[in-house]
Amino acid sequence: MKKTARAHTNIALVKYWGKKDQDLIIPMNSSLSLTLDHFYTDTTVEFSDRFSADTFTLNGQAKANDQVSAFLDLVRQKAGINTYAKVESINHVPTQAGLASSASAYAALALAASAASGLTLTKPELSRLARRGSGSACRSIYGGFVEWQMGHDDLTSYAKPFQEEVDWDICMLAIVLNAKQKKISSRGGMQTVVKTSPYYPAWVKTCQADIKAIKEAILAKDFVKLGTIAEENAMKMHALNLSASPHFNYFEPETLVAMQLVEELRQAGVACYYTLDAGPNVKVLCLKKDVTIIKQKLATVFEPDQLLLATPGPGAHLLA
Ligand code: 2P0
Repeated sequence: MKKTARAHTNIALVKYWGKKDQDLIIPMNSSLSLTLDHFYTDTTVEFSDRFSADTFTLNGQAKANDQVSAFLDLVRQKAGINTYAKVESINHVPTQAGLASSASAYAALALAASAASGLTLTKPELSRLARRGSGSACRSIYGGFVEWQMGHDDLTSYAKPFQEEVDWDICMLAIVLNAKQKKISSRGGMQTVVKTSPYYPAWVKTCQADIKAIKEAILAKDFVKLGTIAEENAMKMHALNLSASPHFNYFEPETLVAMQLVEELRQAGVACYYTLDAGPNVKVLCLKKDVTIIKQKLATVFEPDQLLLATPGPGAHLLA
């Protein structure tokens, strides 16, 4: 009744931003992501009669575990067991990097907990389970380019691999700007947007077109098209936040500096594009051959240890 799983984080190129069901985490639009090699979570789950409560440690420190316990309840219910669990997670995602650690966290927990409970889930079932922990986690079940098909209920909303083996040299350079806690949680922010942004219907409609176009770009290995769609999609998401009531944003002054540097590189002929999530850090999509020149440019403003490089990574898997 003890298993360890590893799951990598993912970065959405067409973003998930809004739910039609808060409890089941059914999104308003489909999304498409790239799983990354460098950033991952290892989680060990043990169910045992010896335990008198669920316990959870993150990087060796005991944590409040309401959300984790609620998630374990889902697993216990499916497996027909009622024993408590010990959950130990080690995060290899720099916590300050603004790289969604909830995605790798819940994907690893879903796999370790389901396996430790004796369940044998198919990948779609595992993706659906991970989704209940955190929406973006359903995509981290797979490696490479992954689509979360929104579906319309618990059975139909899960991720599917679009291109698991990425055989071109696409990569992502994360610029770590800020270690502060984010001002507005993803969960709260996206809900405010769904309720109040006058542009929300346009977001849902254009995301459908963005998914279709970015899949074509991936298949054609058309990096310029892929980067353009990803950057525009990210800016549309942030425009929703600016148009909500009350309005909010995730930008820091340095966010805009980083975006401008990427635009200057592009004007100089280097193909690179930015994307931003629910935080101030900027992630630069580029090709491996351009990493050196991009780093040189960014190093005029940022320190070398603020620049973290990642390439496509694998899906969630059991380690022991
Ligand atoms: C994404 N983000 O597609 C989007 C883009 C952030 C910006 O998914 O409420 O932690 O747990 O389902 O998955 C972050 O939100 O939110 C996220 P919940 P989650 O990656």
